[in-house]
Amino acid sequence: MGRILDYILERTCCGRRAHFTLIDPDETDAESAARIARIAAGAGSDAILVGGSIGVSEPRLSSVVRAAKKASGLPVILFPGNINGLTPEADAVLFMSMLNSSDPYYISGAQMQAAPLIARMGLEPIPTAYIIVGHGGAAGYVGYARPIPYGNPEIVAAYTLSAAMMGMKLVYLEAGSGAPRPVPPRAVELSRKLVSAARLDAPPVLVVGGGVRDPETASALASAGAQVLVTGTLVEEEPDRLPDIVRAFKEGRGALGSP
Ligand code: 1GP
Repeated sequence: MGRILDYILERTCCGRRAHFTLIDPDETDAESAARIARIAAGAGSDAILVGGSIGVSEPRLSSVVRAAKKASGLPVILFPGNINGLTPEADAVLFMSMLNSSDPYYISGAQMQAAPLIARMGLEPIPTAYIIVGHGGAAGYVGYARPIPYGNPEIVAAYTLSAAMMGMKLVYLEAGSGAPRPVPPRAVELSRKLVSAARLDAPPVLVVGGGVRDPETASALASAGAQVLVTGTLVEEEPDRLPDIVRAFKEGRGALGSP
């Protein structure tokens, strides 16, 4: 098992929860990335994700990753929207398949093109199912997703279970960056229950992101069973609120333990 996956499993083991801060290199230069990464580390974030759907170039991506790593001392994990979202400067990459894309390129085509590059770069790939829910944001639009309606948590749960059965290490439920509504806690809760009931040997870590802006939502997602919360927009727009959100998510309302 890889070093960064081990770190994520350790941070989410035994009822603990983790927070990741997302930096979009399209909107952030190296200097701002350093500032955001420092704030994230101070707020109790456990890792920095770097990636986005548009405007990613390798030189800019590398400088953002380097700056974020140096300023925070946290692991930096790539969150690629396409094969241009890779750099050997990072510690690992979410090797994502967008399970509910209608375009095979985003399910397995980009992965085929990226795999040899990732091996050559020596990056740790973390097998991740990416599931677009509700609004979907730029990620959903660019990835030709068929977003799961907010009112259909049973479909989210069925996708999550299918990802678990495929052996994915992480399942990322995504409402889209800046989404007007986050992934519904009910969808997280049902996903968690369905995976628990299947009694798999190594259930995936449940990651949730998109549109989370207040401690109440963070806490509700924690109680529903989310193990990692990703926020991005918040730290750019209202950095002072980040510590409360991280705390609310990590404390939640009762630890649920691993499924
Ligand atoms: C997007 O889930 C992340 O991929 C974070 O979303 O920018 O809305 O926090 P926000």
